[in-house]
Amino acid sequence: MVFSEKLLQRLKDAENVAVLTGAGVSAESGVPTFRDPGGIWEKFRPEQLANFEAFMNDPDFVWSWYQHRREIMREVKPNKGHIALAEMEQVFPKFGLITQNIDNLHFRAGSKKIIELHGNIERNFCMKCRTFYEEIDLSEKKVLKCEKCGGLIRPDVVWFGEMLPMNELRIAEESAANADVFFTIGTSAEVYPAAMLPIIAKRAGAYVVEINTKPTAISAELDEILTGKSGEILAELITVMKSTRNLK
Ligand code: BV8
Ligand code: ZN
Repeated sequence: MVFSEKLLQRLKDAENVAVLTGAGVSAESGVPTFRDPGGIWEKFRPEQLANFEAFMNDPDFVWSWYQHRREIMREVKPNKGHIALAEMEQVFPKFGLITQNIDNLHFRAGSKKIIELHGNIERNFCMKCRTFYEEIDLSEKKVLKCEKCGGLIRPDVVWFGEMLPMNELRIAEESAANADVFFTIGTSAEVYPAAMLPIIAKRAGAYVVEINTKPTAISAELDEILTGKSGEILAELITVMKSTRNLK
């Protein structure tokens, strides 16, 4: 892939780089995305599953869907895109990895500075006493009750209509506002407030680059569109980044 002279120059001079990832980054690991054909939502709509009412309405149904997704996450592994993003932390003095994904693959790829906007499917908590439960038996298809207080245990993810974790959102907005170069990778940019981050970066003067297999809701606003699979593009990009900054 040919990267523009402008991007190469920006990457050479950049002090601060930020990245927003979505489900497309995990697609090459075999994790279904949300809105692509065959994606998770194709069978269900968000309002049916990823929201509080749906869970209270039928806890076992929603819980079993998360158990099914955990099974997928346990079978897959980070792809070369996740690995390139983990390496990117060492290339720039300031680097922020902001993810909408709950699949834990950035952590497993070795990224250290991860801002999880929508939570993490590997974490669960009791809705009554907020005791956290990390080790979940995947064979439990029925919703679990808290050992301490009998409350319902839910995944530690942000459902539609729920607020994002304030601290993570604040850090993400600051990271976007201070970035010299901002990458939005593998996200349809349809879910808010995460989809605002590339726009915040753009308005603050960052060079904003989109990596996606197809155009998104915000492509027209951005500086550079790299069309293709994020794993492949990121594997090339990290090599270019290192050479423009004379790193091995
Ligand atoms: C909130 C966790 C308010 C759970 C998720 C109307 C207008 C604006 C906003 C709204 C509105 N109506 C409602 C809202 C708010 C709503 C929202 O944005 N809805 C959208 C759908 C319109 N947002 C919320 O509810 C948020 N909360 O607003 O609270 C509030 C305020 C005060 C007080 C109380 C409340 C909460 C949003 C978080 C929801 N949780 N997930 C779970 O996962 O089970 S969202 C879910 O979508 C995932 O987190 C996912 O990451 C996220 C975004 O999807 P993407 O990651 O972009 O995935 P998608 O499939 O869409 O796209 C994949 C992309 O990858 C595609 O572009 C594809 O082309 C590309 N691709 C595929 N393969 C590859 C690839 N690219 C590169 N390489 C490849 N190989
Ligand atoms: Zn409890």
